[in-house]
Amino acid sequence: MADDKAPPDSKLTRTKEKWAREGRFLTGKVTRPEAQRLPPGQHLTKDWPVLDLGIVPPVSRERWRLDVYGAIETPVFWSFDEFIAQKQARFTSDIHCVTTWSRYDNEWKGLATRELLAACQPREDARFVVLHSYDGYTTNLALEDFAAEDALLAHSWSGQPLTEEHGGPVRLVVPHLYFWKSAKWLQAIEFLTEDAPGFWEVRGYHNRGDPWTEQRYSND
Ligand SMILES: Nc1nc2c(c(=O)[nH]1)N[C@H]1C(S)=C(S)[C@@H](COP(=O)(O)O)O[C@H]1N2
Ligand SMILES: [Mo]
Repeated sequence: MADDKAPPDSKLTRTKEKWAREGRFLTGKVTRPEAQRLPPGQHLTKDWPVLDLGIVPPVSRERWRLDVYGAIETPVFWSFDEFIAQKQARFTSDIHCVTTWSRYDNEWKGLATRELLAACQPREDARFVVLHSYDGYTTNLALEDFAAEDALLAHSWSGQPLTEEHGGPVRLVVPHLYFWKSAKWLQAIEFLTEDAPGFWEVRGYHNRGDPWTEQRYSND
């Protein structure tokens, strides 16, 4: 009888051992594999749906102002020209909406939230951010989520000015959370020491909204 403690020695085993030595199939790429790129419960869409409260506030680039206030050392109040004179970032990211659509590879241009933080200097005790929009919408974020390395105040998408239906002149984009956190028609950014849930967060939606752990609703 064959010794069944001996390691199985087949052509396939030897071939796979050879692949391991050679590092076969390692691409060296750091991107998430395609199979894991879509969060659970989401489906892909090629178009870009419009979702909001149904009021498109009339804010031209000329009339737009950004007011940054609260628990910060240096309040900021910018016209569009002043805003666009700041250092520009280009980030490509995926959108995940809680209504289950996702859209890959959106090209954004604008001001990285990290640059805004450098300008307004949050106080030591600042922990939360509330976004206020021209349509009366609000949404809250932990300071760490607002400060994500690919988060930005976007004025352009695919090389074109952001359309008014998608939140132009300027919207927030926080790609690692469900898209309701990405306030359109951004008007003000308030820094707080205590959390203050926003429009959807007080209407049954999750306070954080991580698509990877399906933080859709507040009872999850
Ligand atoms: N000011 C404002 N921002 C908003 C909303 C809104 O109603 N008002 N809706 C949120 C929701 S629920 C989603 S899914 C996205 C939709 O953005 P889009 O219309 O560009 O796809 O905007 C978010 N930001
Ligand atoms: Mo949404």
